[in-house]
Amino acid sequence: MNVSSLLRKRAEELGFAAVGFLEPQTPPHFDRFMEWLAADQYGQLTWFKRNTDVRRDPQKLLKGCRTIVSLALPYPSKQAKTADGFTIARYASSPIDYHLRLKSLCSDIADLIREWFPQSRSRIFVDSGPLLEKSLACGAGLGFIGKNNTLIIPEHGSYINLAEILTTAPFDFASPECVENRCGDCSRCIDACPTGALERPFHLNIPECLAYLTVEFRGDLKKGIGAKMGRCFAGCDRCQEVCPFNSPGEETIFSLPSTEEILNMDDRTFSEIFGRTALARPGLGRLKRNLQAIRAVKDSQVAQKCPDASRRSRYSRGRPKMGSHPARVGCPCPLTDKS
Ligand code: B12
Ligand code: SF4
Ligand code: SF4
Repeated sequence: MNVSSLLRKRAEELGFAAVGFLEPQTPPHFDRFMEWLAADQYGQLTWFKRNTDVRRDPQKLLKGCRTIVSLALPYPSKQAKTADGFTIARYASSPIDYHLRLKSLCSDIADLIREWFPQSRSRIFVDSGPLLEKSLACGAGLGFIGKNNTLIIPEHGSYINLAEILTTAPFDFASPECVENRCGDCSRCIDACPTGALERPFHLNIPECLAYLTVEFRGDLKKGIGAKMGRCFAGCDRCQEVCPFNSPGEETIFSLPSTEEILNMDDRTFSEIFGRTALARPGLGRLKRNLQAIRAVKDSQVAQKCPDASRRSRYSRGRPKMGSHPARVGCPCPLTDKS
């Protein structure tokens, strides 16, 4: 068995769903990326404007780089849920942040590379460098980029995270073809996007995307956005849930404190419970903001449509905690949260 096959075997043992190799060349979608960048739709992620030369030429990240190993680690389709029925995106539902998990698994592989090629140097990236990770994965033969802008492994779907090992080790591999898109006539993701952030196939308007607004965006959310969020207060999986390449999600797990507990949580408790999860990225402040945005919409819907609106909105104002919504005292209105 050659070293490329041995690496694949080890990656499989570690739980990776796919692994591929490519030369450190310009990622196949680089020109598309530059077109997208020109549309100025990156919101507060202004770092997109920097390091385009590195995105074009990944060798700049590691002098003498000869191989890029692209790896995809699946995450469970189970969604974490609060006891009162609020959820977070699947990638954030694992007890360990995927950056930490992937870095540790990739270190294991990088150690092997060093054993095989003692003079070699390697660097691991998980969201941590100016790399077009999906495009590299596509170029390495792992899967294709769907109209929903995610990397889809045909046999596995898109519930995966990506990592790359850049190495000076000279792996022997046949350069793969970039995987052809297989969406066909389907446009379910575009139809399902609650905000219209997927403006057209393959084109994401970041400032409209709930995954951005709930996790990355600093500041006040615009009025009414809670209605688009539904019950998910961190990240968004809508354009993946409807994708036929993903199998229907497993049942949700009740692993989160109640929304009332989160809304009343202090930073120390949050960091004890969530410090090593992907929820540390938005942090407690943004999670509270997001929950409040959902609640504001629910309260205003109840106030507008409930037959006993005035009493209920007074009640709502006087009792600001999630768990004390009128539903808890037997409100018959279908708009109230009865979970
Ligand atoms: C910034 C960022 C975000 C931003 C912007 C998302 C985005 N689509 O760019 C926000 C915060 C919104 C976000 C959201 C999510 N993210 Co994110 N994100 C990133 C990050 C750091 C950079 C992505 C980037 O460079 N975007 C720039 C865009 C414009 O380039 P692009 O995505 O490569 O898209 C181009 C191609 O798709 C190309 N294209 C491809 N084929 C075709 C065909 C045609 C005809 C055309 C015209 C164009 C075209 O056109 C696009 C424009 O150039 C990456 C990590 C990394 N370094 O790559 C993770 C990453 C992409 N995110 C990831 C995840 C998991 C998510 C979420 C699923 C999380 C969630 N559930 O809430 C959502 C998915 C939202 C979505 N539908 O894309 C994973 C993706 C895994 C996967 N299966 O693809 C990554 C790779 C992180 C990781 N290491 O695992 N993310
Ligand atoms: S993550 Fe949500 S808001 Fe963003 S493009 Fe997908 S469905 Fe739309
Ligand atoms: S939902 Fe349909 S169009 Fe969207 S990524 Fe999946 S297959 Fe492609």
